[in-house]
Amino acid sequence: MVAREAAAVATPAEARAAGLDQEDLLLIYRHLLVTRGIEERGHILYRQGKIPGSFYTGRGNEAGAVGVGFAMGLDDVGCPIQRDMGVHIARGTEPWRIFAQYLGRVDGFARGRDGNVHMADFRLGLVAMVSHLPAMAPVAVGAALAFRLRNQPRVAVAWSGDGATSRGDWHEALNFAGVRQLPVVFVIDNNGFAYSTPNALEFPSGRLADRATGYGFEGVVVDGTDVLAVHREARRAIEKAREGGGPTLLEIVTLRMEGHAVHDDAFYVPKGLHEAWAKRDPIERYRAFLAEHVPGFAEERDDAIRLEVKQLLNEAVRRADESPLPDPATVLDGVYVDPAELDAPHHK
Ligand SMILES: Cc1ncc(C[n+]2csc(CCOP(=O)(O)OP(=O)(O)O)c2C)c(N)n1
Repeated sequence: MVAREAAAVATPAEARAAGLDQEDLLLIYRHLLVTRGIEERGHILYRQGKIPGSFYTGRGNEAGAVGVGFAMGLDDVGCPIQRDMGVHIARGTEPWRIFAQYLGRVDGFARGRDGNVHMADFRLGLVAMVSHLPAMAPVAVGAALAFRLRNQPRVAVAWSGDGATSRGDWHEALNFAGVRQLPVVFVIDNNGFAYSTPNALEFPSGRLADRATGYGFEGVVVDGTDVLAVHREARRAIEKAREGGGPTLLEIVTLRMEGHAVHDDAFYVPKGLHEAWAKRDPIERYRAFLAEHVPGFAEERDDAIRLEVKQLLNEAVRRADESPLPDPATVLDGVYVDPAELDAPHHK
């Protein structure tokens, strides 16, 4: 292996060295619970026939997503994918709007017009994904190039799955970013499977992070069940990019604890693997860390945070359900631009 393998974060002192105080540690826990809670409730709404289309979850990937999202700066930009609900939560997305998106309502990010997974709150520096994977990697590189040209101290973060790294556009994105040493961090959520294809049939190199060397920058492998290690490595990579140190490739080794989407029972996953993953649940791991290191957590804080999250999500579902479906008469709104509104020089 050429890539660096990140060490675990085992103590609050190590977390502090990565910039996290005790309140941050508890906030990260809350983000993990909100992330999982939203997807669990979404799954129920789907089974009730209330969510049109399909439904994707990132169960097992919460620490990978929250860890990176929490490390981003306010003005940074990210292009998360279908496993990264935690990025939306860590950046402050309002849960009720996510439920409105799931339910196809006007208060969803796509205003009830697009697949429920194509979502992001643009005001929070997030760009919604399209289904073509990893089409957002070149978009993030474009954002990084713009930051460079404008001399802005901002960083772009591009997510993709392991399967998506076999596509040409992923390699083109890394090559261009490496040539120009752009302020971009590439994150791979390596959950072991591209739909039903296991890693061993996807790529011949030992680790995907090793590929970074070929593009002239560093690759790091991180245990995606360790939210604090993910955060520390993401923060390092992001700040390095901000200071002109160029891109980093973070391979987050994570778990896909459910099928590709809710229609998939994942029959192809080897027997016993789901049970083994359940024992490595990233949220349980973090809960054990907090119980050991944060005074009063196991006795009262844990219950209080869980109750607060439950109430928040109850209220979020209720509020989303009040949001109307889009008026069919407006279906063409936002599809075609009015030429009079165009002010780009090449349109004049
Ligand atoms: C260009 C393209 N080809 C095929 C698909 C269909 N597709 C959707 S998800 C998926 C598997 C992606 O696997 P991976 O990148 O590992 O991400 P994961 O779903 O495991 O998070 C495929 C093949 C697609 N969305 N885009």
